Amino acid sequence: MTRSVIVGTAGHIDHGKSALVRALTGTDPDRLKEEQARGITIDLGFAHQEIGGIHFAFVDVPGHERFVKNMLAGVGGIDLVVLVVAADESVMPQTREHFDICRLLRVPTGLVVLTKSDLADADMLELARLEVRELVAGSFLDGAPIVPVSVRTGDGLEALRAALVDAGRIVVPRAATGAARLPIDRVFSMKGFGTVVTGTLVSGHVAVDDELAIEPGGRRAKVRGVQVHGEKRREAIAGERSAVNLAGVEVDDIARGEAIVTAGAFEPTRLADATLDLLPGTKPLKHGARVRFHQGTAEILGRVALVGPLRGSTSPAAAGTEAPVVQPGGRAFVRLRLEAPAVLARGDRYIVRAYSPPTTIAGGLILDPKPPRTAIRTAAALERLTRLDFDPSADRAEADARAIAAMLEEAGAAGMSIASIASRAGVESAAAAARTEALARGGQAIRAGDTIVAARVFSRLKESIAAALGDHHRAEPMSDGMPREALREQVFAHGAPAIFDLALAELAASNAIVARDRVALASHRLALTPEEERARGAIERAYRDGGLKPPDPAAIAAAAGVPASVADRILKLLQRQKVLVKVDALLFHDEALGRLKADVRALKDADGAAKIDVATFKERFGVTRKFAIPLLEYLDRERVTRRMGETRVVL
Ligand SMILES: Nc1nc2c(ncn2[C@@H]2O[C@H](COP(=O)(O)OP(=O)(O)OP(=O)(O)O)[C@@H](O)[C@H]2O)c(=O)[nH]1
Ligand SMILES: [Mg+2]
Repeated sequence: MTRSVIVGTAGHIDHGKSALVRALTGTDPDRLKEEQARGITIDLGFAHQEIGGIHFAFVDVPGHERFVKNMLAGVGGIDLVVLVVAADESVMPQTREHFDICRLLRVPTGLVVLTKSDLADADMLELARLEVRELVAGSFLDGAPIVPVSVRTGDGLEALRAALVDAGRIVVPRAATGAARLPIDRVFSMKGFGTVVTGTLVSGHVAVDDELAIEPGGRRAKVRGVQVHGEKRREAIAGERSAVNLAGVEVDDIARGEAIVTAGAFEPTRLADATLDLLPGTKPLKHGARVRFHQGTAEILGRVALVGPLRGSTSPAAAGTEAPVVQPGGRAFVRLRLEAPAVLARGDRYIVRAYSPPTTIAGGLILDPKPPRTAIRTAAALERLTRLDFDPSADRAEADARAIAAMLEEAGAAGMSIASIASRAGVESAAAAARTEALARGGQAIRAGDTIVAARVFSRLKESIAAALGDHHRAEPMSDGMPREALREQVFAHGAPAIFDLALAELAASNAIVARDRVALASHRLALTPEEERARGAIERAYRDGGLKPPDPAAIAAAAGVPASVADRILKLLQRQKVLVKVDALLFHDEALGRLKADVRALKDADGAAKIDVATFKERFGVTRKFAIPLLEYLDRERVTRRMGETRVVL
């Protein structure tokens, strides 16, 4: 398949961006009437052309300072930037601003075109070249080709095509695996088709018949058709500019800034922790400043709260200082508080513009799209973000494992699922599972079912189980343990039950506890007082002697001279120990019931197909109706007999 590269233009107004796209593709990207009338670009324009075996999709942006927000909606998914500088005007304010944006967004590669070369003499060209070199020195465009071009004469166009192909060859394809995510840059209705959205698919793939979600908002839509470069396709893959025909949504219900995504893969958020690079030449950025946040194709108002300086940063934005600020050129960890939800993933780049006047002032990297709502102006918060920080261009495995470990610790007893780790850590589920597996092997995480918790949470849980049981045994020496559920409520109320069960299983395996319906320390011995011991003996004897017609509990207690409260505790203990068994409201000694079952079964051996009715039962076992009925029903439940009308068959 032909490889696909998305090229964005950038540069000052009227420097010839649209004319250049038209010269390369034959398509005028200025499609609006107003654009054609005024001769300027207002909104994004699109065109595509195969050059040298590579499919180039062009996103043409407006240069006007008032339309930088539209430029930002287009620049998000580009692989390569063509920075356009008119040779006769050289570097101008939006040349710088667009270039800053590309740098902050880490556009991977690009080249510079000196347009209108026919209007500049050799000296002017040389001057423009020098100013461009100065602008891009030390950046991703340092050393990139600077190609003079005239669309009027056609000079330089061949050299530009060759430079584009060279640059396009080294573009690294995006991961087509993982969750689909397409930030929407255009929505329109097509006769006979309905709603169509366009955008750059930044990850995953989108195929006909897929059920996707439109976020924020979680609306569902079905993919009716897909087009890439004007051609019908079965699916679009990451890195392709795509037009997606959606069923189930009206044009008015979708807007630029929203995204179509794999349902459930992204949780829209109003809070995100991030790094922030403040551009040199801006004003210092104050804690709590109101800004315009741009990510994908969205622009959202919000505030920037400063957590603290990045390690190695010269910016004195230390936590706890009087009036925290980031100095121009400085870097900081920040918490972004957005006024509307955004679709964000760890690893996303974003841009911040001042609220007013709206100029680009900063950009950064999302570290955590779902941070806990904890205090941020603390050393612990700074430490946490230092652990979450990473270099997305380097191998992420180690940084992701570190971040997942930090997230698991924060998740505490609730733990996280592989799916939530994947979405919060910004990795595919296979990678999330692999990282988690590695943490488990390294003793940092514990997995039970689909829940993963930090190893520290798990060992603390085991400690608190032991401590709670110790307390329980001290407070109630006669109790033979805590009911499982009561124990869980006490030590792990908000925790995942699977993790609790695993902790009990491990403690039991190491012989620290005995866990059945009730959980006890293995070392626990029932400690009865001599009086209780005597009462226990008397009560048990009374039930054993009573057989199938024991006296009622009050009479037993009175006969044995045991106070009612003690008798009550002893009766409960004997039931837990299964010495006494409750049958409806009556208590019997386990031995008496065992004998009864054997006797009834024996009837069958005696005369083959044995039947027994209430009257014979009463007579045979010498009991009144009060005992006979519950006992017969007990035998039914125990599958010793089966009721057939008025009689019972021995099974
Ligand atoms: N002589 C000459 N004129 C050019 C050249 N390229 C563009 N122009 C003219 O410059 C003007 C602006 O060109 P556009 O392509 O609209 O500029 P732009 O950068 O897209 O402008 P915005 O999108 O509004 O920022 C038009 O009148 C073009 O005809 C060139 O190489 N030579
Ligand atoms: Mg234009």
